[in-house]
Amino acid sequence: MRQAGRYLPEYRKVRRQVGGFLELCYTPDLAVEVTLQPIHRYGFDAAILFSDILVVPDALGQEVRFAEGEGPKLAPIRDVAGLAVLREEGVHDHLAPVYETVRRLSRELPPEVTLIGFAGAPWTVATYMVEGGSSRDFATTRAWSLADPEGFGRLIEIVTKATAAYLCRQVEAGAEALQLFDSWAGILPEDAFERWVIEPNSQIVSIVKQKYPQVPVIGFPRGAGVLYERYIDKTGVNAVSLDTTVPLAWAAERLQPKATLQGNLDPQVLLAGGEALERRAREIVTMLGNGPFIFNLGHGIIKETPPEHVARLLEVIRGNGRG
Ligand code: 1CP
Repeated sequence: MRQAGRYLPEYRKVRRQVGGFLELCYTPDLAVEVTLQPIHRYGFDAAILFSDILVVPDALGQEVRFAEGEGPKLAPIRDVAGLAVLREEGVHDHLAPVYETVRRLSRELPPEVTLIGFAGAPWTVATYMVEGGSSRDFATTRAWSLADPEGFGRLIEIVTKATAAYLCRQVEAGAEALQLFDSWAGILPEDAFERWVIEPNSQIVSIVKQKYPQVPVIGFPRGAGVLYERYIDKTGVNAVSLDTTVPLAWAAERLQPKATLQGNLDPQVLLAGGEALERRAREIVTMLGNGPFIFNLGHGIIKETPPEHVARLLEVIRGNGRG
């Protein structure tokens, strides 16, 4: 999940030095600095590359901007004809600064800190491309995918191909593990989940694994519920990141024998802090700590989170917390 960002004063300071958010993602000096900030402050075991899932549509030629305080805005692609704006050739030149950031990070990070590269999964990225930004109900994306599955499938195919190549390049630049964020997987019914989540995630995992079988891939089909199990069985990911709603006992019994689990502290609980935070953090470690497990949040950190709550959380899960 997000490590850097607006909850850290040192991030806000760097953020003020650039015009747009994408400029921060494409300026290796600053992207390296921002990636390292939470590592220096807290000593996490892994660092996640500072970038965004929407650099892929940007690199494909869609207009993407981050309006201050409003989130991402894209020039929406609503039908097959709209795909004409996408250009697959120049993608990696456009993303070269991200690869440079990864290269520098792999040199600068201590060897014991794992560098995680990432991308958005095709369904989630496509929702932003079609809706033109964040959405409540994804009505346009769902309508297109139902009315013209082949045409919408073409968009998914373009994003799948670009994303797989993007992740391979991150590995070549020094990423040691990869995470695929399918943040809106959970809104899809079973058949659509198979087609728009499981299929493209499987394709990406298989392309990456063909070239780099040793690189672990973490999937995050947020909101998948019981379909987490099928997602593990069919995609070939090594690990899944659990969202905040996944019951721990079920995950330990059904998922952990098949995959490493990551998660799933509720960011609201981290924001609240105090006893509730300590209790829940211990509960997660007790329930999932007997198998392969990476402690993490169940979704991105909330920007009002006091940085001291993160420090306290680390004390608790590393066993230095009282009680
Ligand atoms: O400074 C700012 O105002 C920008 C806030 C911000 C940050 C810090 C955005 C805008 N993106 C990021 C970085 C980011 N995004 C990282 C880098 C790691 C780190 O911060 O340490 C990662 C992994 C992401 C992933 C991401 N971006 C996802 C998937 C994970 C999730 O949260 O579900 C998604 C959906 C996005 C899209 C996005 N980027 C930014 C915003 C405001 C949004 C939209 C969120 C929404 O639709 O609710």
